[in-house]
Amino acid sequence: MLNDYPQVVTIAGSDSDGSAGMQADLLTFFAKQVYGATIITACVSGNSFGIHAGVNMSADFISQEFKDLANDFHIRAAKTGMLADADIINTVANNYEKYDFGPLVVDPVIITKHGDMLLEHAAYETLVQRLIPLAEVLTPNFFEAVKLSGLDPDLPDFQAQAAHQLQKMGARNVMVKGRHDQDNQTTVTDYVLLENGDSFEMTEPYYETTHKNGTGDTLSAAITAELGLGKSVETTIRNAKKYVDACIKNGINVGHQFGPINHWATK
Ligand code: PXL
Repeated sequence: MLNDYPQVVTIAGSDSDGSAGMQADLLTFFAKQVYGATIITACVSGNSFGIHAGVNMSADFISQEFKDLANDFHIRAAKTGMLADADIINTVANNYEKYDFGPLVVDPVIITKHGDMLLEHAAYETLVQRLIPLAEVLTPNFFEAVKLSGLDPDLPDFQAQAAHQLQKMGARNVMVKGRHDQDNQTTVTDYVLLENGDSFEMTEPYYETTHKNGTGDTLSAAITAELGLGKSVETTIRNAKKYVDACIKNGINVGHQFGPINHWATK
């Protein structure tokens, strides 16, 4: 067999309600017509009200997952999501350095929209030291950009400064998501800094909905899928943004509180 169908992998946590984590990643890979494999780092149990329990995978198990994929599949791009603690980050970084899984998209998952922590505080430094330098694309939301850059979020050009800071820390391309306009919450702006120093902003009207679980996972998965298809970083980011917006706007009625987005939206 040629083994030539585009294959990508998500290195992430499983979320039992299907709205986020590797479930959202796989739905995105499917929608983008790439084959999606999973390296599970942790499992959380939750629903649209929040996360109620979690279990981390062992370093040995995660290493075995890497090895099994590397021994058989031709992974062309990878992404990270929930990595839970410093041990898991080190395990993932060591294995990613060992095998050729193509460009890495790092979604520095720290906390859910419900406020549940998905990365222990003591692991921030490990994330900075080990994972950011491996990132072809880093996609922090506003909160994560504050935590990782250490900059003051009230700076008028916070997103640009944070993106430059995170690039200096080793990420080649940085997308700092989610600047909301202060006055009346009408727009949301993402700032993108590319490897060659070019930058651009993407501004969309703010869309009021309780169904936004998994938007960050979906965005980084869509970038990963298209990197696996060989598209340029700028194109993958612009297309991923459009895809996520469509998934949010064509919502789906699942769950009672903070529900999922709709991954098969195409408009
Ligand atoms: O959306 C962030 C996220 C990532 N990974 C897992 C999650 C969540 C949010 O709920 O559960 C496993």
